[in-house]
Amino acid sequence: MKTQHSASLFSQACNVIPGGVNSPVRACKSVGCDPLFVTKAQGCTVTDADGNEFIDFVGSWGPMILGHGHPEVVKAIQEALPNGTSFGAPTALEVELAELVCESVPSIEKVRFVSSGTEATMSAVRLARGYTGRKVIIKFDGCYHGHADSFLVKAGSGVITLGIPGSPGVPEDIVKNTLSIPYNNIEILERTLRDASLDIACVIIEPVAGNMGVIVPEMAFLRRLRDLTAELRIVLIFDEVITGFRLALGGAQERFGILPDLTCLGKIIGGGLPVGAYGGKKEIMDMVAPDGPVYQAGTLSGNPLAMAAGLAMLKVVRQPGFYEKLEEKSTWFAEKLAEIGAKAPVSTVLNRIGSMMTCFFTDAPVTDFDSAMKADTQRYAQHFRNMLASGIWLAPSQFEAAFVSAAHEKPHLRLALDAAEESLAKLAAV
Ligand code: KE4
Repeated sequence: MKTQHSASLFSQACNVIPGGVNSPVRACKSVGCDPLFVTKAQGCTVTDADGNEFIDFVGSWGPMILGHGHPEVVKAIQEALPNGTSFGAPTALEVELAELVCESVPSIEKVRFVSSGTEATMSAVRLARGYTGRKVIIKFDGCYHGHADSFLVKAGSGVITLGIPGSPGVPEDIVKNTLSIPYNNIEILERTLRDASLDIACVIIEPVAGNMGVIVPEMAFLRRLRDLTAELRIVLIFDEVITGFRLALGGAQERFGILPDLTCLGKIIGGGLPVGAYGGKKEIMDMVAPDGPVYQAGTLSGNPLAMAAGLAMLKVVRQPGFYEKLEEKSTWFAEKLAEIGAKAPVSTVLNRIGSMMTCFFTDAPVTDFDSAMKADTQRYAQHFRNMLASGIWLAPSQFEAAFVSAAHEKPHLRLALDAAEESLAKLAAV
């Protein structure tokens, strides 16, 4: 495969951008190769700077549930563009999208738009602290909520001691109020939330984990989390930046029938343009400035082009049968993938819900951070490179999700299945 243009772009990029990329995972460090630079994408395929075409299972890390360049999204942006790109003033577009979000997501009565998932989660946590007057936030090992300081704690620190910084530059006194505990562990959850010495404002969770690879919570765990936070009047925040409008129109909370107090959204609601959002009960959301005292602001929040793209995308996913069709296609694909895995000479475990999935190179169930960390990342890296050579673009990390979009048709999925079968056979030979 020719990669000269990507290679020269990468060396140019490294002179002026840290790591040559604008988000670390794109550097492909954990899969032992240099990043390919994309020039265009259409439907379920992306094309790189050397003209190589790939069937895309990254989907820009989740937003591209319709596939790339969906005509309705493109048209909406083209129609909005001549009116201007940003006003710093309210527009009808953001009201329409806010109404659609409130209609679609069961627990959201009011919503505030921001420009990224990180902004959404950091704002939701600030709001929960402002609303409760308490300080401590509980998160779960392996869940990622963006790069705000208070989320960057070492996994497992909460069970042993208070938060330990997970990155240089994050002061201890910021993360001492963050505890990270194991996902899917009811006993530790109960003990932590009932610890009277903790001044807990909120619990934030990915209702399906997507950042340690895909891990579906045990329903008893998620139900217990909801019941305990309700009993103890702790704000429950669902980080649905990935699962929102992915697992159902109303996200994981609709699919599981478990409603949080606040929800964070991103990715899909921007139609590929920068949008995040946080929303929930009116009583809590009315604490947000300018109505309430909890401050949050953003120059490009509610950007008209992004609102137009998000509106177009949501109008398509709201069409009858959209999720049923995506579910049928994804189920067929995952079942075939599991059959291939079962016959393969290397051990793999496939975790999947809806159109998001992860193939772990391991031989035991993956139910939390510790079991996910047992995966063979070197084997995954080799698999990634095998698949790329076969024209299949997977996430360049074992600990991410693969996404099926509405643009993936059976022939594309069959090509991916054939490539996977070939790769797994090759892996056994090394
Ligand atoms: P952004 O700030 O990247 O828009 O969103 C942060 C975020 C919040 N919550 C969840 C559950 C998320 O998955 C994310 C971001 N996801 C990663 C990949 N899983 C984005 C990819 C990247 O960092 O480049």
